[in-house]
Amino acid sequence: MALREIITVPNPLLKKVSKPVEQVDDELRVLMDDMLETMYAAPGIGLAAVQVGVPRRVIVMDLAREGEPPQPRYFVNPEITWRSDQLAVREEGCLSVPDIYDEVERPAQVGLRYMDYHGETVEEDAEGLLAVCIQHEMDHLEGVLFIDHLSRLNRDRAVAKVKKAAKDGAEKAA
Ligand code: K1U
Ligand code: ZN
Repeated sequence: MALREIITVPNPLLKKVSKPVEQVDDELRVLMDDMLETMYAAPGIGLAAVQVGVPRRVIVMDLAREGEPPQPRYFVNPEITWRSDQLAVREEGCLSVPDIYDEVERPAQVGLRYMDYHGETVEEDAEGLLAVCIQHEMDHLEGVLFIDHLSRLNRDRAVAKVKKAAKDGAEKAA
């Protein structure tokens, strides 16, 4: 397994629509293993392949609480099959928009269809943090970031803050 670099705003790749995966094979499993290791190291609870520069429809996630055994999850070519009318507001963060957190409103429950690590098709209903995280990650597959759900002012502020932090970091390292 290997750590991959997580790209951050304003990298234009984050605005790209990711392409479907044709087959779940060993090459894809290497990508998913690397993504999971990269997500744990960040640390984060979810990661889309495009965030490591690979615009394919692949997501990894682990929503285990502290002290619980790891619960790695893999979503290949995920689809949302239904959305609840009921909405829920929750604070979100993003490894591609470091150190910015804000509230986003989304459907509280969704239905999912995806392929797992072994290429098996799975259908399940999601609510709570799983529903939030999968919708956040599936937005990445469409080139949408959680800050795109915020007001223009808050989005521009967030991008400016990330750019400044990257500039300050580069100057410190030089
Ligand atoms: O960048 C990403 O897509 C990952 C993101 C997932 C996410 C978080 C919160 C709401 C929706 C989606 C993160 O993992 S941000 C980091 C984070 O939430 C976290 C980090 C360490 C411990 C617990 C949470
Ligand atoms: Zn994100």
